[in-house]
Amino acid sequence: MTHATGRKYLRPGVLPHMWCAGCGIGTMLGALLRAFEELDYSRADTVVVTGIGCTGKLDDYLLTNALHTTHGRALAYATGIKAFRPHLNVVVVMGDGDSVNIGGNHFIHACRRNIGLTAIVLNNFNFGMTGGQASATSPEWSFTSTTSYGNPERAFDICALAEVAGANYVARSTPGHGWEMQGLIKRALANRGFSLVEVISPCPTHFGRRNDMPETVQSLRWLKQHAVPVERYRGLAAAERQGCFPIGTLVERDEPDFSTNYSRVRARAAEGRPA
Ligand SMILES: Cc1ncc(C[n+]2csc(CCOP(=O)(O)OP(=O)(O)O)c2C)c(N)n1
Repeated sequence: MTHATGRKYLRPGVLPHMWCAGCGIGTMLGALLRAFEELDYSRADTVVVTGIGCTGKLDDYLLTNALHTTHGRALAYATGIKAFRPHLNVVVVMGDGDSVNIGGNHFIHACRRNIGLTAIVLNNFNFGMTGGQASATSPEWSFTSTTSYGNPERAFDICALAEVAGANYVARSTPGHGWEMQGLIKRALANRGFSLVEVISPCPTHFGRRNDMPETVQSLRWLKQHAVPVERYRGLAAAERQGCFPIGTLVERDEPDFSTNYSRVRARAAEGRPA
């Protein structure tokens, strides 16, 4: 990130950040702020809403408007902000626990409503801050602090969930693809409906050390080996897709967003003509 970007959006004196070596949250923060800069977002018109957890600490670093909310409820707060101040750029940054475990219901309905929020989900495959417990995105048979003999449950595909629930824009990236991530976040911010960017970044402290990736370099190597650009992924046979995941823009649509539809409701109400 350039000094100018840092000066514009980062609170003075906050670096070095608190996240563990090998964690992708810092890379994601850098990509987010560079995307803000490229879109010339003002601090006054930008609101970053977070939940609870390591990822939820991100708002501590920002000079934009920021709201640190309760676990699993960041999307509910952000929905309120966007519904009543539609001109604001509202970004919601959550962990996998925040977004699709405790916050799963809010997530589905934010997608369904297609409200113009940009959600960035840092999927580190576990509840990081509380000690690496299994979450709904821990891969099947992976080891976590609560699944010492392997996780017997299947994992959510967050992007597939967002797609079927109605999100306008869905993308996936990793900290091993920082520049691409910045471009995807920019496209997500530019979309008028609900946008999701999932960042797959195995928690080095809890997940990595239990799953043969104790060092940053191993985690990055794993990401490089398993993340496949979506154009290439679509051409792979089912057997070749095993263990891999597509990255890039997975869904891009221009369905009407909540604020556009709600402005019609307001116009009808002003004219006094209920259905
Ligand atoms: C309602 C509620 N339940 C549980 C907690 C305890 N808690 C704090 S952080 C956390 C884990 C967060 O995991 P995730 O959202 O995946 O974020 P990460 O720390 O992995 O970035 C939990 C369960 C809480 N603060 N509030």
